[in-house]
Amino acid sequence: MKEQLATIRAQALEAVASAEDSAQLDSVRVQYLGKKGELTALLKQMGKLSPQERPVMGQLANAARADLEEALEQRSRELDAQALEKRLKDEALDVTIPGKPVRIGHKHPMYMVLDEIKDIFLNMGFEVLDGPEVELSDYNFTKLNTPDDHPAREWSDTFYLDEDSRTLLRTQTSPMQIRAMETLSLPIRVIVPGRVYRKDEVDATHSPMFHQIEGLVVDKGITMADLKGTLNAVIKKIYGPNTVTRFRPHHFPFTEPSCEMDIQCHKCGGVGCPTCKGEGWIEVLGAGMVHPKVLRNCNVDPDVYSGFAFGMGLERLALGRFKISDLRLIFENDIRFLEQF
Ligand code: 2U9
Repeated sequence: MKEQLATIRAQALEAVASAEDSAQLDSVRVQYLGKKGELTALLKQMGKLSPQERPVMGQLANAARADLEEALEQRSRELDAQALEKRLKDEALDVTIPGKPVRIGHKHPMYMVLDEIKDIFLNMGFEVLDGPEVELSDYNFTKLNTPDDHPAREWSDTFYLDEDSRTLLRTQTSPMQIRAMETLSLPIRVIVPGRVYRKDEVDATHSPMFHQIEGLVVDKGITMADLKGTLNAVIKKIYGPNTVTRFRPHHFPFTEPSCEMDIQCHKCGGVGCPTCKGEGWIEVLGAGMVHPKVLRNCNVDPDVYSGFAFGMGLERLALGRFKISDLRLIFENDIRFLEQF
């Protein structure tokens, strides 16, 4: 029995020493010290020994067991240390390797123009308002003195959201100026930039969604002179101090009188060239004195107050500003185009 114990002890210590990972070490533990393990089996046979032999063998067996447990413990620590070492090596991070460059984008050219215009108006004491893109036709048309039979109200021109033509995608940002008059106290000086929608086919100068920037001033004693002075100052800030302008009579249902503002073609100086399509002038915005009916629709007394309003297309402005030839480039977001600004 002594020899048997010595053999098992030697084999077990050998197996412990050659275990290469904790799973192997565990199976060695089970093989020798488990319920059905070899050392356990040997210890069970102790009962067959004589009373003199039993304590001696018992001592030897316990010593063998203690040695084995100690060896298992020791090997386990070694394997853990090895595993940690390997992981540290595998997951090593070289913080001195140069990083990948992060590509930082920039503002869309049209929004650069919008920011510039907002700044100009903010410096003149205007407020910037934001409004909903889904509107009531009452606010988009009726209160703006645009009658039921006006062509702008046709289903073929406007994106209605219900059969009764009560709600729609706004065709202009003007409904927000109506809301401003209804809710803010007078005097009012606001600009409203935003997306608007019209049933237009896409081409080089049209899109079913585009951006407008509209403005409204309402106070006592506002005249056409305020309209001309303000818009001349704004346009000279955008196109340069030597820009020549003119105002042409026009018609809008919400303003009376109404006009369009042109700038003299900077390419040909008014003679006529491809940039101005031979006209010598380029249209930049529409404007007018707020129609008395529109003021009354918002509970503003036209005998006490008067105002002027204007509207311009933001894409158009960006095209002119950056000499872009096709409106579609503004919307396509081709990175090769956007990178040029
Ligand atoms: C209220 C009263 C009057 C807004 C105005 C224009 C003239 C105009 C067009 C320019 C090109 C739209 O983007 S475009 O297609 N706009 O010409 N807009 S006056 O007049 C208002 C607005 C609100 C309460």
